[in-house]
Amino acid sequence: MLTVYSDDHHLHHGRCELIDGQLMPCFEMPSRADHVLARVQQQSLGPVRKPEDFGLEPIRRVHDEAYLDFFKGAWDRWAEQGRDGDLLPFTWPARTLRQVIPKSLHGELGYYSFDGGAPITAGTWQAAYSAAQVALTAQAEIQRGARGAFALCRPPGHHAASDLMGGYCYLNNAAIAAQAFLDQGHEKVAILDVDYHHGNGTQSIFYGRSDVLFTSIHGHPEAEFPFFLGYADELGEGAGEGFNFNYPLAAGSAWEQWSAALEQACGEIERYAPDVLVISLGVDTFKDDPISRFKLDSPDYLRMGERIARLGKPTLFVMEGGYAVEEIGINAVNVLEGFQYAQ
Ligand code: SP5
Ligand code: ZN
Repeated sequence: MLTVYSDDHHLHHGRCELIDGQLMPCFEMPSRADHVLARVQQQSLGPVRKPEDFGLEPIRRVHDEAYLDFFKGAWDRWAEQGRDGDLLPFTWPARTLRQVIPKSLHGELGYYSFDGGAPITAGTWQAAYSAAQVALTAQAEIQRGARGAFALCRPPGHHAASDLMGGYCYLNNAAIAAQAFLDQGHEKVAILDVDYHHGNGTQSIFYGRSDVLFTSIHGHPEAEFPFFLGYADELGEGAGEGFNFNYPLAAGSAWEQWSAALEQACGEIERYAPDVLVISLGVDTFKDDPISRFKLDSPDYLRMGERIARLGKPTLFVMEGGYAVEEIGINAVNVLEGFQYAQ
């Protein structure tokens, strides 16, 4: 299977995040993607190619124009103020406050973000833009008839909504690829999000639509980030009612509980009968992940790939989270190998 990868992800390297009351080095770091690439090569998964440049248009199909303008220009505004640390928001338009777009950099940043976990650095726009092109290039490979393709995206995307960054995410790579499938003639795309965290951005982008089925297995938002979306009673709205399925699981869940949820998600995907499948591939479900609390072990990821293969659909894998850096390559590539070598 083809892997699409861009070195541009190195341009994004946040310094620190606030976690457990302490400023810690960012868990979402460049070595994550380096380890996945090394494992792809070590296992001879298939060719590795750089992305083509499809421009901004396919990104605009998912993201708000003013959001993109803001994100693209934010670092230069920050630098003009003489700053060289990470640009991070600190005030958000929560309940009782107005949803206005202020004029100052920090006002706008609060408006266009939902947490303080997505630092903007000098190279963040370029890295995120290239990650979207990585997803689009792998999408094009499926469009040309491939059975599977791997978009080794970094930074990840599934927490990013149309006009919101957060949760280490800026541009929603999986949603951009799903929309590209539709724009290139497909009628139904299913997304299966297996990252430990609910894909709130992806859900929100497609919540009112029936041309994208969104399914997600994740840590219960009563207890886990992103807390404010990802509950089982979120089933879609309007034309999208019945096209959104969340499977929140308790902390400590292992393959037994996780795979039972996967069976349910696969059942919905089979009923939907999509033309193509997009997997938001986070491996922060791993037992030793430093910020997550599921108990999947490395061989479980082979089973995950095999089950996804049994859906029998052309499948685009898009890299999301996973912070046990030493094992992220083994676990992500196990999913791809389980898929690739399944009958
Ligand atoms: C793409 C992705 O996986 N984003 C995840 C963003 C999570 N950010 C908040 C993490 C809070 C973790 N708190 C648990 C600390 C354990 N010591
Ligand atoms: Zn995650």
